[in-house]
Amino acid sequence: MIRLAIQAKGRLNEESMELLQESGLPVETSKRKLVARCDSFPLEILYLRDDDIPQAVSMGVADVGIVGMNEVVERGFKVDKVHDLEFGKCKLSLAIPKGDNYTGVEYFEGKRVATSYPNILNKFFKKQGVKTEIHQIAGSVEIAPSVGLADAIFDIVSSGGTLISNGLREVIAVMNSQAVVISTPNLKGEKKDLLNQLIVRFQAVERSKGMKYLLMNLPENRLDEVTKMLPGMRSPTVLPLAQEGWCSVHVVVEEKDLWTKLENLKAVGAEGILVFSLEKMMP
Ligand code: PRT
Ligand code: ZN
Repeated sequence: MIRLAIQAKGRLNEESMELLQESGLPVETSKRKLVARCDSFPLEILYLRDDDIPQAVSMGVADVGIVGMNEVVERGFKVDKVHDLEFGKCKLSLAIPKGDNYTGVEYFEGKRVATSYPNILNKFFKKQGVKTEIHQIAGSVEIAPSVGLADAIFDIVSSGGTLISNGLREVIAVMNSQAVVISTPNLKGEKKDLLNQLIVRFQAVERSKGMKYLLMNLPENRLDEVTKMLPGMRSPTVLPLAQEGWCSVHVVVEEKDLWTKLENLKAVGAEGILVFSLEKMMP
């Protein structure tokens, strides 16, 4: 049995649940209990606030956790980072009132900076040799300058919309973050094996994202051109067709530029091109 801590509610909850679902690990979502079981795998889910996940995993209350790297770094508990996930991407940035003249990091000398991430910020300013007053506040950091609580802020930025609507502008991106899988240090035995199995499933789901499966009929003498155009996983699968001189080509391609690829395939004589969604990809 392995116990995985995920965010109970908030930005990472939905995508964590979706990842589990797509990995064949459905868990109860309706009655949000603290703990839920997965019927198809020896997995237990612990629903926590994201702030508490690094400590829970560090202490072994949960064996594994899905949480933002920002929380892992800020909390400083000893955990192993075992996998980067493809969601929860954001930056931790310093932002100042947009009308202020910004000359460089020395702008912050003697200033009051509001943040929910005092440890990361403290370390950053120390390294830069800049002395500031860090004000730790729990939420709505972005309004601190307009209400006179601080001169600047250090907070999570993703689209930048929150900064703009609060009359602020980003001046230094201090760290990038995304959701990560962490584990209790030196997990061993059955738990380590189960963790490895979870990661293989997560990777299979991630690999299939943004990929499409193409199937087409093609004159055999155009095969070389298509192989060059679409390298696929190793090389395309080619099957003979009943009609002489023709074959059926199957290949996995990246979804980006899909329309250009389809046009190019048509141009070299491909017919009856079918495009399928991919669910999982195991190497
Ligand atoms: O209740 P709990 O303590 O569990 O949740 P929380 O309120 O502390 O965290 P939550 O759900 O807001 O965020 C969880 C995690 O999502 C964060 O720790 C990050 O790792 C990640 N993440 C990714 C974000 C964002 N993007 C994000 N944009 N977390 C917060 N924001 C907020 C940010 O604080 C700011 O207010 O969104 C605003 C900025 O967004 P933009 O798009 O306007 O720039
Ligand atoms: Zn939180």
